[in-house]
Amino acid sequence: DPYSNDPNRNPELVASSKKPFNAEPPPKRLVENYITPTEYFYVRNHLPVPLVDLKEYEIEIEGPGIKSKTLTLEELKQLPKHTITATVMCAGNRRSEMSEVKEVKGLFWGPAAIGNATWTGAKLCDILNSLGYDESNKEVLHVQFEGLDLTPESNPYGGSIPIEKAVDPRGDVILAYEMNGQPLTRDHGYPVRVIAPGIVGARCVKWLHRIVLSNEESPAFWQRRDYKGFSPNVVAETANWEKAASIEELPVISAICVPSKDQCVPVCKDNTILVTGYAWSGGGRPIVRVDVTADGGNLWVEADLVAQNDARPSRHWGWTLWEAKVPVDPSTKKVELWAKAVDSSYNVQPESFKHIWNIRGVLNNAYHRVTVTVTR
Ligand code: MTE
Ligand code: MO
Repeated sequence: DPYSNDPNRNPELVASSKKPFNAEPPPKRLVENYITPTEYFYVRNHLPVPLVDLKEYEIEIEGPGIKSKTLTLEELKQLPKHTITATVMCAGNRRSEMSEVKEVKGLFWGPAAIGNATWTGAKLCDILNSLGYDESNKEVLHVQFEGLDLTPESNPYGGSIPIEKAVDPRGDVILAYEMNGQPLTRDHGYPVRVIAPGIVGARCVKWLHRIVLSNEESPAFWQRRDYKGFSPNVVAETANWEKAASIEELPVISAICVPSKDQCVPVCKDNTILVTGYAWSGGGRPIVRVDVTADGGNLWVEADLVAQNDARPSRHWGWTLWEAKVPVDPSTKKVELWAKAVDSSYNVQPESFKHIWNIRGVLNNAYHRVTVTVTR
């Protein structure tokens, strides 16, 4: 069993697949702290978790116009240390809702394939600059990453990001060796992973083994044949994978975490119910507003943004937690709550899944809708 060396996990995580291990916390855990505790951070593994021997661990770096280098963990730790707060989200977060429109291919994620942590490591731009990377080198368009986890055919997990993001000192791409102030856990990439903040989780390669500068995106399956969006009528037979853009920066999203689906909720004396959740956008765009309704949008209540950090727009990598007291009709028992977020570019979530449906069930950012029973 290639999975026999996988680590132990928090039994509270709800698994959508055990081998490979994929699991998310109960949504209420996400709104208890601004920083998601590591034991409640979702896990998305495509392959068995590699066993890493620190004595042999190295990161190979190569590409046109730079000195090749094998970097040890000790060398990485000697570079200037940089800590960021960043949300990491799987492109499949909330897929189960899209699959209600029509079946999609992929794991059945609820709204908690997302987490917000602090990440500490060395900046990728510092490393590439020290190896002689020069902007005038037009051969370099992408930075490819490979992990130590292998497919049965011995192909490593991989992904890439555009060179502009990688070398932008304000892009904050780091090779992280700590999560929430502790060494990375095995599930989250021990000893080193990429954190490309504002970009889809799939490019934040764990168990990092190799970095290659190239004129092409990563050749890995997950870059070329997965993690791409398509028009709603495109089916497996008609999908043009070469033409479709790879998902990099993620769009604006939000979710209601408390109450959760089908829960019984007590109504306050003033005929309101308390609703809390998260909102986030890719590309470093902060959340500027979250709107919540309990009556199909006749009355939208503006949520209080209760936890957000003070990072500057364009470098706002962390999520926003919000809460709203939403009026409910005194005569109704079942209420459908909706939430939608707005980011600093005034991007807003689409109203329904119908017109954003896609074969892979990615980019599931329609209004979040949760039906609850109210009790008085
Ligand atoms: N890196 C490697 N080496 N192997 C993987 O399977 N999964 C990716 C990414 N990095 C993956 C990986 C995906 S799809 C996501 S969403 C994030 O890691 C999940 O990170 P987490 O498990 O720390 O939450
Ligand atoms: Mo993912």
